[in-house]
Amino acid sequence: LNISHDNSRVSAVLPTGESVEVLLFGATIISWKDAKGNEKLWLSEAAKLDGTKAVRGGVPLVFPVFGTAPDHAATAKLPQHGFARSSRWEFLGKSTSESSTLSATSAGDDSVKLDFGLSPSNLTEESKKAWPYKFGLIYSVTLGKEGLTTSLVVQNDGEQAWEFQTLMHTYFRVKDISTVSITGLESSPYLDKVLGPSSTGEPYTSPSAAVSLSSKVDRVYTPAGGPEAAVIIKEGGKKKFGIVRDNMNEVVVWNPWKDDAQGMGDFAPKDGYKEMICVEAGAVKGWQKLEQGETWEGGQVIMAAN
Ligand code: TA6
Repeated sequence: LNISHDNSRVSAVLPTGESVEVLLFGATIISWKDAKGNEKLWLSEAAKLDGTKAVRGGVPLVFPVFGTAPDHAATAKLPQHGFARSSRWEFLGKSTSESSTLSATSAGDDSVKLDFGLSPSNLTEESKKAWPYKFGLIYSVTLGKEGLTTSLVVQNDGEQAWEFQTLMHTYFRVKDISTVSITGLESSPYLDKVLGPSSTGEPYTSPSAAVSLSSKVDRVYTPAGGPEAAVIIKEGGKKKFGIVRDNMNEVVVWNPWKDDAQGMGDFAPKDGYKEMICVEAGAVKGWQKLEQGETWEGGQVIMAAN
């Protein structure tokens, strides 16, 4: 196992070859590779990695608001998706887990956990003014042989209660979006940002078939099976990724498609929309409320099939 930590990023490699790289800016995972060196995440070739803009790709962290919430006074002044993904986090350290059986193949560490922290002391004056609450975030990225776990602890360190939304905006790398299907979202309520609200204002209900994409998709599902029911991303019918959630009831599916990809300055190559799909675990319907001193915890476990 080795951890390298220069002032901008932290990376870890397991003895078996899996690796992860995290930018301190936004605590954004920008690379996750399997033991054979296959990259599992999509990162735009034009992504800003210098802290001037949220990273286009990898796993940006959305907090304390998903999208923008103009009718929510406490977060109305925040930029889209909040400040967590564009703040400089602190690296709090790593911990490893030895394999229980010291056989020849699994000798050494079979997982490593990297911890990152954010509190008001890490925020710009502008962010503190826009959201003046005392909070503490601890974000853990755990790299294992089978997959990647990202979890977040949110603490209210002040006297005032406040509420938040959070989401892990994972950009999965795929070979060809036209062969992708997603299961685990069947017969579930969803909001559709492309279609807009239904005539009744109620959520739509998805069909009992897998989701496939042939144009821009931007939907917020509340999967009927609950967080423990895996959402599976398949390519050509073959399972590529499985996502299980903890304490996060929503799954956002987004692909900008051709026109929006064309319009995003930091989205490259322009036909890169064919090689990515965002399937995002979050608590983004309604608000999570924390009283003084209370904490919230949530996360996702992503399994990657080779
Ligand atoms: O992934 C869902 C979404 O809210 C989309 O509506 C789209 O805006 C995307 O996030 C990217 O947002 P960003 O602020 O990173 O350009």
